[in-house]
Amino acid sequence: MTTTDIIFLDIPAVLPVPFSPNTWKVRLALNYKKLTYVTRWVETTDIASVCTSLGIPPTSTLPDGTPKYTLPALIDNTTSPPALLSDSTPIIEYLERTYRDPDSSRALCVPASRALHALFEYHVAHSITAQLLPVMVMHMHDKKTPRDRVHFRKRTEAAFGKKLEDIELRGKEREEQWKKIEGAFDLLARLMKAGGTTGELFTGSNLSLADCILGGLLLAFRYISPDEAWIKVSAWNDGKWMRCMAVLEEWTAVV
Ligand SMILES: N[C@@H](CCC(=O)N[C@@H](CS)C(=O)NCC(=O)O)C(=O)O
Repeated sequence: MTTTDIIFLDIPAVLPVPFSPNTWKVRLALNYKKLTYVTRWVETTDIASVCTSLGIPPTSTLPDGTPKYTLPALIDNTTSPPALLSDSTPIIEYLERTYRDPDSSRALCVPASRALHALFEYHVAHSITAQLLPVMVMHMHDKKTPRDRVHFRKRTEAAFGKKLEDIELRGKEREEQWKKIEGAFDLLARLMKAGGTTGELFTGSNLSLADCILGGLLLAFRYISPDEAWIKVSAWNDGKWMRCMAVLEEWTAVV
């Protein structure tokens, strides 16, 4: 395999590392599987035009009926025709099918776990990810490239009908929102403990799709909001999420 066989499309930040939870989720999987790949950096502003020109499919439909393009996306040139993929979970399932580890205990997502993983993903999306904007919106804005900041402000303000600064909660309301998010992490920590999982990951010492989903989110906290979100999350559940991050570190190279 040469370095251009797998092209991974990710979103740049003003940091030396990316900060999207969804792209981190796939990057963790690529690194865990020790696949050789190159990153093509695409600003959010350009996702639709770049994906359209490359033939990468949209991941959903916008309210006005037009296709919505998102990253991560991946091009695998080792097949003929090349595989053109979008949507983080289907990308990871593709990598798992195509680059199967001979050691079955290292599987990220066996087909039989698909429904359980979908349920896990649904829970995380609703109880954590959907709760983040009111406490992260300005941190997110500030970590974007100057061009993407303009794009993000325009779209988010149009969707919410208010200024970004007014979406951000303050004072008591902000603390209540963080309490809600903490409750969702408490539940995960409690279930992991009750399940008797040894180590910090969901299924032991090997990575699973659930770890990629949660790990992407933890990395996003760490890079988007190191002074607030990451400080809070690392203190929750007796430091469980900081220890989890220390384990994930092995698969966080950005190439
Ligand atoms: N279902 C998609 C969602 C990906 C997604 O929402 N990506 C965001 C970045 S975290 C994105 O590309 N947004 C582009 C936009 O909103 O225009 C996945 O899991 O890959």
